[in-house]
Amino acid sequence: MEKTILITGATAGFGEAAARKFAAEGAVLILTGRRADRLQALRAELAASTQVYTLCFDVRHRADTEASVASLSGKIDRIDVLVNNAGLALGKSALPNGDPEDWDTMIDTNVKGLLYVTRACLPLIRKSESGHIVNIGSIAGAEVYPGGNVYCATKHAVNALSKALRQELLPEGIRVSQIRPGLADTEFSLVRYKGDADKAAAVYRGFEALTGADIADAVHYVISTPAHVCINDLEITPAAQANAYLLHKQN
Ligand code: NDP
Ligand code: 8X3
Repeated sequence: MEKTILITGATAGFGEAAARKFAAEGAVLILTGRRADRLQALRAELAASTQVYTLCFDVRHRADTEASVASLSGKIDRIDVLVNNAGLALGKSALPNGDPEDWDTMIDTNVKGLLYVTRACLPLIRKSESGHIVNIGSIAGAEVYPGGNVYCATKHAVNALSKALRQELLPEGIRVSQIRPGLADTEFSLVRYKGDADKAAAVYRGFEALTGADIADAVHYVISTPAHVCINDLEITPAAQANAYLLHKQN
């Protein structure tokens, strides 16, 4: 694969799995996240297969995001694929009991972060002959469930922004796709439950959840279609999950 691919949130879960998959194919990678130690370790591991750049920044901070992407100048002349993956849920309380700081973090990361990264990367995406933006939404971007409130709202926003970008970038030939996973066993629930490993593990007990590799496969498919094809929206759940609130557990 000859592509240059920037993946946000490559220090865990979907982003890390996608980095591994694309490195094996020889794509030039720009991997981002806040945890510098994980970025360094991943770069050390993947550099044997391909060229890897790492950018350590918080997508909530616009100036840092812009400066980090600008630091690619002289090293990278284009971005073929931007995978807007960084994101999180915090808490699962009904709205009246929710923590406004958690709301701010989710909105700032999942919505504003995606906007900041996209805006900062667009000049480099425009230099590609086959620019493609892949936003990682969620089944929570089309449905809501009790306790999902603000997280679901942020993923509804990702859905809206994906559609808006597809319309607005159409004349430039830049494709915009959205992948909307259901339950996937990553660090997502550990983050949502603020380090409570028992609570996080319980989410995935009694059925076979999606894995990071499953979503990496989906990203790979979406960006490997011929240039005249755009996968607009791809919803993927475990076979045991019908929608955001119907899950068939064995115990
Ligand atoms: P993980 O927690 O395993 O990974 C999340 C990644 O996002 C990490 O690399 C983390 O890096 C990064 N990240 C979080 N906040 C920030 C920030 N402020 N700035 C920069 N990077 C950040 O979760 P997943 O891989 O499961 O989640 C990836 C995406 O998929 C998210 O958008 C999530 O909402 C979505 N999703 C997840 C599903 C699931 O069931 N797992 C289902 C549907 C969608 P670091 O902490 O180093 O900054
Ligand atoms: C993550 C999946 O169902 O926890 O987006 O919202 S869910």
